[in-house]
Amino acid sequence: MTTTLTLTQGDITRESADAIVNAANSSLLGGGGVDGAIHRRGGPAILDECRRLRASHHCRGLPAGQAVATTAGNLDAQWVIHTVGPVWSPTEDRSELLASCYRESLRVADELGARTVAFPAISTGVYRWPMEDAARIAVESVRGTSTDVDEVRFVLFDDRAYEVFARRLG
Ligand code: AR6
Repeated sequence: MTTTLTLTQGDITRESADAIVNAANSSLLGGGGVDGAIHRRGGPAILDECRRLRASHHCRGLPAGQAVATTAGNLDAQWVIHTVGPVWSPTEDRSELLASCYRESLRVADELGARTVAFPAISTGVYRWPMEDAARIAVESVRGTSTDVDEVRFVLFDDRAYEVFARRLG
C-alpha cells in the first residue's frame, strides 16, 4: 500500500478529508491557531467530545506526541484527530515528540479507517518550531510510517510554509 503525500495552501478547516488533524494543546479544550479555527468552524460538538475525553480517558490531558480522535462536527470530514505538538526548545531536542505526533495521528487514522488525512504544520505557530526543521520531521515521519492511509495532505497556511514543504517533498 503506497501513501501519496500532497501539499496545498490555505485554511485546513476548508479541506475535505476523512480526517483533519488539529494542532491542539494538552487540555484538549481549544486555543488559537489551527485549534481555534477548527473549533470555530466545526462547532460545539467537537468541544463536547473533547470534554468527555477529559472526563474519562484523558483526565490529565493529552501528553505531547499523542493523538486522539473526535467527531469533526460541521467540518467536511468524519473525524478530527487531535495531537499535541511539543513546544520548540533551543536547548532540548524534542524532535522525537514532533515525529510521534505524525506517527500517532496515522495510527489513529488507521484505527478509524480514514483514507485521506489533512495535517497542518504541527508546532510551527504558537509553539515556534522552525519551519524548515518541522517540514523535515513531518515528511520523514510520514514516509517512515507504515499506514493504510492513501493520501496524507499537508495544508500550509502561508506562501513560505508551502515553499518550505514543497522543497522538502522534492
Ligand atoms: N489552517 C492551516 N494552517 C493554519 C491555520 C489554519 N486555519 N491557522 C494557523 N495555521 P498553531 P502549534 C498554521 O499555532 O504551533 C493553539 O493555541 C500556522 O501558521 O495552530 O502546534 C493550541 O491550542 C502554523 O504554521 O499550532 C496550542 O496551544 C501551523 O498552522 C498551540 O496553539 C501551526 O500553528 C499549538 O501550537
